[in-house]
Amino acid sequence: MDNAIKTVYETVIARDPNQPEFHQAVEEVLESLGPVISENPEYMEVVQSMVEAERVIQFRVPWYDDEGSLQVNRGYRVQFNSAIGPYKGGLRFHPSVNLSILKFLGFEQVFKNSLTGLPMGGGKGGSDFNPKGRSDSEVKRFCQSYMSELWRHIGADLDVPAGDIGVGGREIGYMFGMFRKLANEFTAGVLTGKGLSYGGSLIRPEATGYGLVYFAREMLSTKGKSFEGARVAISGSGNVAQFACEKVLDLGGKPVTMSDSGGYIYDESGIDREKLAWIMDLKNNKRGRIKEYADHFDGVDYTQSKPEPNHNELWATEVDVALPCATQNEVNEAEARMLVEGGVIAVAEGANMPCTPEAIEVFHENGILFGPGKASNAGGVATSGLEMSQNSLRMSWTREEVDQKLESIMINIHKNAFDTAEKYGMPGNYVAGANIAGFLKVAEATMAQGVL
Ligand code: NDP
Ligand code: 2IT
Repeated sequence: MDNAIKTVYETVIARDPNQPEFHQAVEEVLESLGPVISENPEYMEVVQSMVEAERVIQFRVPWYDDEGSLQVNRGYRVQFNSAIGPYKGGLRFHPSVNLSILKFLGFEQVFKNSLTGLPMGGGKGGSDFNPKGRSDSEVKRFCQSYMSELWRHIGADLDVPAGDIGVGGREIGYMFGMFRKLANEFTAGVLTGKGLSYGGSLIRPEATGYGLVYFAREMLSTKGKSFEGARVAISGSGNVAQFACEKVLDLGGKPVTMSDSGGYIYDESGIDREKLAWIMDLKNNKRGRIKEYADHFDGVDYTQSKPEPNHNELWATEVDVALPCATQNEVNEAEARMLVEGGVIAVAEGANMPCTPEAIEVFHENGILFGPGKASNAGGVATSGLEMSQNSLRMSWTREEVDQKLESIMINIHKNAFDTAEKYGMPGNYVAGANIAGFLKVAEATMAQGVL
């Protein structure tokens, strides 16, 4: 790392020593920026300012459970950067949520949103609320209480939240209802990921997973390869994993694994459309566990997660393509080596930061195609941007129109990351390419506006 950049990194650590995920995300970006700063030393001011969030909001979220007992959670919204558009990014409801995780996600979102080419700044929010095992009424009361504070901090031209882990169509619906009541106006563009009957966009539920596979297809094609006949390991079984699986099937690939925090299933014969529909019903309606797949279908292995795993055996599966779609740091160095030994040729991140820096190094050293999340999973927020456009136009586009726009955005992001890496002397390094390309647009806008 260049000395001036290193000083910025050290300041970040000294200021918030207990935020390891945030440090990790910042370090990965700063490591890429050396050649840009040599070329444009004035951009050092942008680097200095952009590691500090513009605003962080933290609040109390009280609600009553079904037994009538008071529960108190902590709510947050990190408004990271609005140089190129309103803050935009998801809300995560998971017991692990804290400021380190939300700041890493908000920071990543700034570059990701810039890469989409759409006018969106970066933000992230959520709560340490654990939706697991909670009734529908409890989830509704929680969402309403959360929005009873958040509503005063968001707006269609200010900050536009959406879903992330633990926040899907149901939760967005409850939060939109509360916003509408408190604001006393129907502002569709204040949240994305809405239902179709009240301003949602076709393809938004599918977008992150579909976009991920479009991106991975582009990476494979640089080596003359494709998804046709490829064995694919997918982790997670939520929104991103489900639609990544669907698009892999569309392109002729064979998904063989899926997981949740309890463990993973390995289906040698492949997760076909019928089995995927069963998983979607299990996860989205019954809210069950992936283990039930192994109980229901023949010839499927289920491996339970270990309490403190050094490695998750899912990544020892012999596959051509790996799509980690669960959570941060789910692929470490040992797991990356298992994937390489199993013959993987491409890894694309569906989740945010699922691969540790050491894992990424293993992929790069072994010539594995590696797509970083801020490029490869940008299809979700890109389609949120398309939902905002439709809301502003008071129109809705067809499924085909939105899917075509999503596909061309993913092709452009791939090309931009690929070409930028080459231009700055790091051919094939999509991490550097995505970080630099995402940074340049925000840097130009920040300088033009006087580094406020
Ligand atoms: P969901 O809540 O729909 O699904 C999350 C999945 O990941 C579940 O299978 C969950 O298992 C698993 N998971 C979550 N946390 C852990 C953990 N600590 N250990 C093991 N497994 C875990 O979320 P999404 O599919 O929306 O999000 C998945 C990833 O994709 C996240 O990193 C998110 O930030 C990222 N992402 C999401 C986008 C979107 O549009 N939704 C856009 C871009 C990125 P369990 O149910 O057991 O917890
Ligand atoms: O990480 C992400 O990009 C998301 N969770 C989607 C954000 C959005 O605003 O659609």
